[in-house]
Amino acid sequence: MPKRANILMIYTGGTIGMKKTPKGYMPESGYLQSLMANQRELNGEHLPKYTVIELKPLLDSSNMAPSDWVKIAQTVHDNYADYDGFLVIHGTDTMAYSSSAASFLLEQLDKPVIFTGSQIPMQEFRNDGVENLLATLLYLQQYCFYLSGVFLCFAGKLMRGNRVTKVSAKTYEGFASPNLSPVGEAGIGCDLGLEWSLVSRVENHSDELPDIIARPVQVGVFKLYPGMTPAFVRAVLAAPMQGMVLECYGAGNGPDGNAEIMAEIKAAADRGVVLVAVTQPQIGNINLDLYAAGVALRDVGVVSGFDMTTEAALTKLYYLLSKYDDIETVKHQITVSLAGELTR
Ligand code: ASN
Repeated sequence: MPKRANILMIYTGGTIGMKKTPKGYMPESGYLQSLMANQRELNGEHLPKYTVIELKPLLDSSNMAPSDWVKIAQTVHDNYADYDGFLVIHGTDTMAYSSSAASFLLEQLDKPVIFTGSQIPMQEFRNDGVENLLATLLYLQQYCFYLSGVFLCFAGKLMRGNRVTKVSAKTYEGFASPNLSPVGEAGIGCDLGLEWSLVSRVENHSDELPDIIARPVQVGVFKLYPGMTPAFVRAVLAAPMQGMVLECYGAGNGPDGNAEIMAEIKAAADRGVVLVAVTQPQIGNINLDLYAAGVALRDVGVVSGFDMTTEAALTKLYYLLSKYDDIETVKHQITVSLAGELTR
């Protein structure tokens, strides 16, 4: 019998533990724990030992802010020595942002942190909460002594936390990992599969996590669209903005034929705003050398985000700008994989 793992469950809110109220579904303190206690599948020797703590207030994840990402990471940090792994129960709406942020805030993590949640509340029939919690707990039991980093487990798939994006508000397969295959898949057998080549441990891992540094910074996302005006671009990039994810077309292209728009982008880059290009299609890698429309963006100071998701690029900007004062360091670090978030 393998050693039984000791897991900390950090409950942040989300549909999984919500109750129906006259105002719509809302999380309620203690409710998820009472539902879990009555689920045969979620109790027994086949699972790790687990302790549940609630973050206050429990949130619909639409209300999550960067300070909540820090709170989640700090909770892992504060309890790091006492547990073998961590399970973060989270709403699906912004889970990909939180799991991406956690992967950076806990960059040197040498234990696994797995996020999960559900599309249907656990109080309802045909809910996916029991299944998602069960798969996550089983992954932690089977691999927590060998696995490190932040992951998201949903509909049987284990994916890197900074590679995921929410793709469905309608089906059980709520998340995809468009530019990196899932690292594991729970089939019908007892053993849960894991693709070891995709979960290589980070080099700078640590038994003791360094303090979490997070100062509030101003970052945003801006999707390029046909018809955008120079005034719009100026307003979006205006001070006090420090960093912006530009969701570009295709391989990283923009309207290079519009001199006024290009001048606004250049002015922002010259002021020190860090501009990171990601691609609007979910699948693909930025290449600012391919088209004249991409070279022009590179020439005015836009940095390639390679195949990062918008969620990873935004939270990485947040992390780097709150950690470093030097803009050139931030720009360089954007292009380097810190926690498996990009492939060049
Ligand atoms: N609105 C919910 C949340 O993100 C959606 C969910 O969890 N399925 O908290």
